[in-house]
Amino acid sequence: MLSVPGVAIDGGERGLLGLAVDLEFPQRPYLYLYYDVAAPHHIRIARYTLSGDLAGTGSGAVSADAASRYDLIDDIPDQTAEHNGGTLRFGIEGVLYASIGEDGTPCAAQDSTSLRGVILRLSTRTLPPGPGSAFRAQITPLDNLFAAAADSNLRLVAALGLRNPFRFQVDPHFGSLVIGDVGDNAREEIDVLYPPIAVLDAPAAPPRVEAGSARTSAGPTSRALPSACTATTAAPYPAS
Ligand SMILES: [Ca+2]
Repeated sequence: MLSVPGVAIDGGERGLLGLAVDLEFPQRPYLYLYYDVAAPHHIRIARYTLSGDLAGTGSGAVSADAASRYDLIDDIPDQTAEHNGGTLRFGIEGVLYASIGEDGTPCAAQDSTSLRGVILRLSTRTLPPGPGSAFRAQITPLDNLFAAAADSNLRLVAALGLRNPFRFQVDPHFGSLVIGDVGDNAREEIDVLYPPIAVLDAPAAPPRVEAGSARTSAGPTSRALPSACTATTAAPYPAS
């Protein structure tokens, strides 16, 4: 159906991690992919244009040319092979949600501008057809919580403070996101994000807190937290 060159498959949690079909398919014949790029390592969210039997009245065969790639975001950090998030799903309000891990860098989840440890909320409806790449303003929904922020990365953020929200699902009736945030050794965490937006974790709490309790393991020494983000407050989450 589609061969995507340059996908990183060199171990860890890298690879083709997520995909979504446009809500208005086949009128908008778009496939959205979330994957790690090999060289240099980073994460890309890109749109590809499908062609073929889009109406499904014949063989049903559809395909996409790699040359149709249109980049929504092509600079998400991927410095370590782990914690890459990787779910793409459309919300019932028509925006595209993407989950991004903290890239094995815990403090990054507290940096709202780093594109790590966040759920992004992206607009796709007004992007032009064909190949290309988007400016941040073209993919920023005007009703995002931080749409007026000075930082163009923060404008895309719907939730922050996450560790590795590897998978989430959208409630088809209420539109809420149920997010599985992968924990370390003792606990997993499930968060619920009510659209359009909310901040899940207070900046002082993550990523030392999982499921309302302090982490029981500091993790590998190489990922020890600097003193600036060693908060261990076991505060309950405001959203559930
Ligand atoms: Ca990574």
